[in-house]
Order: sequence, then C-alpha cells, then structure tokens
Amino acid sequence: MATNRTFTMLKPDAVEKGHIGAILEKISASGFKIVAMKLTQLTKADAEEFYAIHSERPFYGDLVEYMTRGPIVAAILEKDNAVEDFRTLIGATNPEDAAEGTIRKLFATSISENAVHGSDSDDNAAIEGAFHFAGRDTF
Ligand code: DGI
Repeated sequence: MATNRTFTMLKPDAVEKGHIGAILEKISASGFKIVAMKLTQLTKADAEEFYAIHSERPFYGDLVEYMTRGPIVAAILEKDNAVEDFRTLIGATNPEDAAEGTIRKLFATSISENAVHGSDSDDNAAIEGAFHFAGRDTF
C-alpha cells in the first residue's frame, strides 16, 4: 500500500558545507511537511547496516567512511506520493546526471558525495524511518 511518507538524510558533505538551511527550504517549498528531524552522526555499525544492500560493491568501504565522518540531518517527510516526488526533487544518484534545479544538481559534489538520501520505496521509507526514529518523536 502506498504511504504518504518518505525518509531523508542530509549527508555529511551537505552539512559540512553549510547547506542544511537551503536544502530544508527547498524541501519545504516543494510541499513536504517535516514530521520528524534530528541532527545526528552515524556510527560505523549504523552506516554498515543502513547500506547493507551495497556491502558487496567496491565503493562500500568509502561509502561507510563518508557517511560516518560528520553529522547528518535525518528526517521523515510527509506529502502525497512522498517517495516518488522526493526522488524527483533530489535527482539522479550521480549529480552529473541530475536534472537542473534538483537538490543533487544544486548541492552534490560527486556520485559518492551526493548531498542527500531519499528512500526508494514505501517499504524502505518505513524501515529507514524506524531505523532512525523507532516510531518516536514523529508528529
Ligand atoms: O538511492 P540513491 O542514493 O540514489 O542510490 P543507491 O541506493 O543506488 O546508492 C546509495 C549510495 O551509494 C549513493 O547515494 C551513492 C553511493 N553509490 C551508489 N552507486 C555508486 C555509489 N558510489 C560510488 N562511488 N560509485 C557508484 O557507482
């Protein structure tokens, strides 16, 4: 069943560069309501679990190192058709391929430091939101 929530992280590169405000502004202006949010930092175990699907990929070690190197913003967002609309808003995984005006086109550095995460399915949105908020602190 489709839900109206998705999960996002503003990744360490975006936080380091001071882009939290600009990205949240764009998310809000695009019609998403923030229903949970925190500034936090992933442990190595957190990042390994979150990206376990990529554990056999050659970039996995670098991905875990990058995702743990500094604070992130984790948030649950609400909007009709949230998962698909947010994927459209953030753009392609590789910012070189991302459409003009998307968050990754505007703020990402490279495919490995691409500024923002967005869940790719309703099931994963629920799993990822629970991973960070465990059903607590949501509105
Ligand atoms: O859902 P996405 O974040 O767009 O992409 P994904 O779930 O396929 O991959 C998760 C993250 O892993 C992605 O945001 C950046 C990294 N990644 C994916 N494919 C590559 C990659 N990093 C490198 N260096 N090379 C890749 O081919």
